[in-house]
Amino acid sequence: MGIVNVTPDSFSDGGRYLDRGAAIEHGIELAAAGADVLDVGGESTRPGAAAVGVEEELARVLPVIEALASAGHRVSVDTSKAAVAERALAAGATIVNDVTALGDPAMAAVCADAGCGLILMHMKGTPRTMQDDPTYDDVLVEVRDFLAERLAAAVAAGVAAERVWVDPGIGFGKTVDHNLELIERLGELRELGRPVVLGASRKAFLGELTGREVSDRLAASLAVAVLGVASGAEVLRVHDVAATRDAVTVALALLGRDAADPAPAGGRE
Ligand code: HH2
Repeated sequence: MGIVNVTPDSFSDGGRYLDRGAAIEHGIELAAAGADVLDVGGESTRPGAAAVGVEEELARVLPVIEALASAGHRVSVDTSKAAVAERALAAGATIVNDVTALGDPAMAAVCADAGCGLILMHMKGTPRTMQDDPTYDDVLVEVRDFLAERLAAAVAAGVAAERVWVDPGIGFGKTVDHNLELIERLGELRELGRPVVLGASRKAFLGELTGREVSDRLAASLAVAVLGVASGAEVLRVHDVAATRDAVTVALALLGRDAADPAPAGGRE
C-alpha cells in the first residue's frame, strides 16, 4: 500500500500533497513504483493533530480518489468517519482503512452495504492521548484479542470476514519496546485467519532507535519491511514503494516464498 496523505500536518509528508494535483501525481507515481493499493487519507492521526470535519476531509480526498480510481488504481480511504467512507466508496475506493476499527457506530453498515474491503487497526486511546505512557500485560495478546473482537463485530454487522485485513497499529499507543515486540511476534496475529497489515514506514520509534529525522528513515523502514514480511505481514503500508518492493522481493526470494495478493475477494472491484 502506498501512502497518499492529502493533509497539511501528517508526520512525514504533511503539506506536500495537500494540493490535489500533487496528490494525484504522487499516487500515480506510487502505483508505477509497484503499489497495489493507494491509501488516500485526509486527516492526520499523529499525536496532537487537529481534528478535521467531514466536509473538509471530503474536499481533500474525494477528487484524489476519483482521479486515481478512474485511472484504474485500487484505492483505499484512510478514514474513521462513516460519512467520509460512504462518499469515498461511491467515488471509487474499494477498501476502507479505519484506524479506529469501527469506532464510528455507522461504519460497519457502510462497509457491509458496499461489500468493500475493511482494514481494522488497533489503537490504545485516541491520537491525542495514545502516547501518554501506554502499558500492557502482554501487548501481542491484547492487540490480538481486540482485533478478534472487532473482526467478530464487523462480521456480525454483515461484513464478509474474507474482506477484512487486520493491523496491530504500530505507534498507536505503543512504546518502542511494544512496537518491536509486535513486529517480532506478528506471526501470532495470523491466528486471526486474516491478512496482517504492517504500517511502520518512517515512524517515530525508528527515529528513537536510529537518531534519524523523519526524512532520513528509509533504511530503518526497510529493515522493518523485510523482517515484518518474514514475521508474517502480507500488506505493508509505506511511503517509499519502489525501495520497499525491492527489499521485500529479495527477502521473499531468500525465504523461498512468493508475494501473496491478499486483496479482499470480490466486492466492488
Ligand atoms: N498509520 C498511519 C495512518 N494510517 N493505517 C493503518 N492501517 N496502519 C497504520 O499503521 C497507519 C494507518 C500514520 O501514518 P501517516 O499516514 O504517514 O501519518 P499521519 O497519520 O500523520 O497522516
